[in-house]
Amino acid sequence: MEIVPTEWSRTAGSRRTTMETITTTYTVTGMTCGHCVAAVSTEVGQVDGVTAVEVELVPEGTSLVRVSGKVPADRDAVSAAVDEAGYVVTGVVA
Ligand SMILES: [Cu+2]
Repeated sequence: MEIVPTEWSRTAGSRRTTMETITTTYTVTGMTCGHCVAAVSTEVGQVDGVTAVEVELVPEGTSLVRVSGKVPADRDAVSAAVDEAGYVVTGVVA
């Protein structure tokens, strides 16, 4: 797994998983429990174009947040949503 700072990777890291869904995996720090997962899922789920949010929780470490939609979600909007929930996007997985 390679982690790339978000500001360097506007196009890297998004992958088309089906004909209709594009998933981008973000690395997020600060999440510790199911409440964190719920908060992030709720906030990111409200970003324009996002159809699914899947969180792989790594308590006290770097969690993975997979954001899916028919088009790639705006990365600044996803980062802002994660920030709103109280956590920090550190990069995307390329
Ligand atoms: Cu929590």
